[in-house]
Amino acid sequence: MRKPVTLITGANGEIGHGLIEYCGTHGKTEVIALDLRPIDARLGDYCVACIQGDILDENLLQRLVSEYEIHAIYHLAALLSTRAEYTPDIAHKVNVNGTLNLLKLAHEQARWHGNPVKFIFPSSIAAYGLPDLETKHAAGPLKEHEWNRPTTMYGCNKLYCEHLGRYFTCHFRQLAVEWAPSGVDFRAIRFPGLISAVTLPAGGTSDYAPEMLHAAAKGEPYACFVAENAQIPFMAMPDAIKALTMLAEADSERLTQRVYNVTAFNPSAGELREQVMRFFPQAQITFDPDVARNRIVDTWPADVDDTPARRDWAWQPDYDFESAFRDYLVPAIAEFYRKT
Ligand code: AKB
Repeated sequence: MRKPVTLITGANGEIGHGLIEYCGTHGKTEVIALDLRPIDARLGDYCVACIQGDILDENLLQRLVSEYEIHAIYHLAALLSTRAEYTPDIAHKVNVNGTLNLLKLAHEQARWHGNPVKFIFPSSIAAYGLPDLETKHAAGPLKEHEWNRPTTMYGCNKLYCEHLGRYFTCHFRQLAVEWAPSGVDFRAIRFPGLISAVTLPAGGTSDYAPEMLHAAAKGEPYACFVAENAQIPFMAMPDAIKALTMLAEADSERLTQRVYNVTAFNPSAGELREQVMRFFPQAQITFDPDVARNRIVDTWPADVDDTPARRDWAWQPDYDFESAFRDYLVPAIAEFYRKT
């Protein structure tokens, strides 16, 4: 008998850590963690299997489905925006072909066991692209359908995969004589920049916020790679996990769209510095903008409108700018660096 499981790809990444802990503790099915690198030992306790492998390896995916009955997939594996600009070809393979492989796997699984397979996909504010700062600040909080003109490979990949997911769920094989739904129940969240107390991101362009905080906690100087006035939305990691699991558990009848914005606070880089300095007054934070990375941040919205998520599945963040630092980031980061 194959066991019903939830598959989490990109398990070692920032979101993977918190999500695996949550699903391993509260989830209805057991968890399989998949990552290109050996799975972090901290995650082993929450998983029925930890698999090191590549989402581009179709043989590996076939082996997985021969052993497990997959009912939900959180597909987190991706190359983030800065890294993707250095290796756009590889980014396209991982971010797009990898997602397509998993959508096909979800469809195949749904056909085998006869139940829908939930496919939960973290998209990003990188799916937006604003042409200049004047337009960015005049636009106000963006709705999901506005300014979908990404300027990065990562943003293009995320936007396209949102469409692919919607295609699989609503229109897959629409010309078949006897049409049947694919069984893939695709749901995506457009995340803002994320800040975790226990992991550091790698290869993103919103990384200046977590890097600034972690450097301060370690007593190291930090030169921020965007200017003081750079502004995008952010969220504390526990809220990101909450958003993913709330959307996964939401009643499908209530969902009016497949892709939802979520947000919590949207400080400028200068305001982030001030906030970090309040808790770490000795921190040495300077600004040394990298023109090209700053330009990417400038194309991302200053704020997003998450009204549909609030209306359809009662989304609201637990942490605002004050409480994220006071109640989560600062205490948890102190604890983290005490232990490591
Ligand atoms: C990145 O910076 O690439 C990501 C994102 C905004 O999706 N953190």
